[in-house]
Amino acid sequence: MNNLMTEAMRWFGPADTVSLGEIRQTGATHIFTALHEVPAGEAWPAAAIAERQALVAAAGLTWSVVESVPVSEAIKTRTGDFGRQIENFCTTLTRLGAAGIEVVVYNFMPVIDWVRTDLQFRLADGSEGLRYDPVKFAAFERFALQRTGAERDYTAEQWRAAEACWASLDEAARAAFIHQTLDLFPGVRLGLTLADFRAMLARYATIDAGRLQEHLRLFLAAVVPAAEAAGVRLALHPDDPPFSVLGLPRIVSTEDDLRRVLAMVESPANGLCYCTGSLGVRADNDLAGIVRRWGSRIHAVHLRSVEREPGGGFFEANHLEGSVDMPAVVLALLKEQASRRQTGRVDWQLCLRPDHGHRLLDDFRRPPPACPGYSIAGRMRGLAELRGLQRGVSRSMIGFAEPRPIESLPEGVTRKGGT
Ligand code: DNO
Repeated sequence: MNNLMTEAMRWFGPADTVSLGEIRQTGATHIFTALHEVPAGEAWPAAAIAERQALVAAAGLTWSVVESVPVSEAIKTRTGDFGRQIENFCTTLTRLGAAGIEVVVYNFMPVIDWVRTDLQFRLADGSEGLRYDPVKFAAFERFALQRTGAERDYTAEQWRAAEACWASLDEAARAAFIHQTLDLFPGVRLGLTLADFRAMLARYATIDAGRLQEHLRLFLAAVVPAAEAAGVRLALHPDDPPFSVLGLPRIVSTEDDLRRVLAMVESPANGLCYCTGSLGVRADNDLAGIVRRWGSRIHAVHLRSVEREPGGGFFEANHLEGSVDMPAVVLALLKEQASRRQTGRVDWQLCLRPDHGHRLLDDFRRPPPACPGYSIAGRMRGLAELRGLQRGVSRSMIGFAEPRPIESLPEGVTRKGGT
């Protein structure tokens, strides 16, 4: 055991275009993955968990974090057979705990998980990253989805600019944009049409933020005891981006939200996935302060930066650039880990992964990644930079200038005061 956080990569399972062998060569030792083939709401079979775990182990890696066990729409809206689905979630936790996998990431974002408008945003160095442009999203809402009342969620300027933005896209570009918004992101890769999507949104017509918070509280009240019994720690992923989209309530965007969620069930098993790329979109989120105040409840770490743009948009910057002060974040995390160990939790070990990466170098010659943002060369750059950062920060916490005992002095040199 050393003072460093363990270093991991996300892997999307056997269908991922990046292999476990390749991940091993990035220097990662741990894996975040999930049984993506099991539909949301169903229990994960113990045999399938064991099989996936063995596959990861055979590559010399350890599956230490589940990302994610999805929370079904039935559970979030408390409709249909949500009770049975919550029981299934508990069963999955029990089985994961029995397999020795102790951290489970999940999210409580309604309908859609994360949202971007550009998947191939060209950066100055020729690499490509992901971007969110509120004007382009307004164009989608106004001209494709035609959501009633959407104009209330944008400034008059954004709403106006949306018209020019839509006009600048040809038919193919519009179709591609609609497809990527409905169908490409995790949680919504279901072959949805605009009509399906509208129906999914309609289920939230009577669910405001307060009601969704209550649904989360009831969910936690049911699953945290199961997690405790299984020796599993839950890690709630923040909203990405951390504000309301599509008129939907989003309840995990600010530090106040985190405080509220953690107080819903006071247990170490009710914890957080600390994602700097999500929380960092808001300038009013004090990232290092969140670690200092809530570190004991952080169980999984996603490190990524964003560059906040004037006008409310952002793009994903290199991991050590952009608006996120990554050295301050890493220092806060390493201090948190060290202080926990001093208070007796010698087993305390945070696990980080670089979240997303640019498409660069060989990424352009490879098949597209399993999910936008999950190219191998770009993430390897991110991991390599974060590894260097955490080693440097950790070493400076201990001190570089450790006195070395002088065993013998060069010929002719005498110790001061010696004979
Ligand atoms: C995006 C990811 C999210 C995350 C889920 C966790 O790259 O960070 O999709 O996995 O929100 O449930």
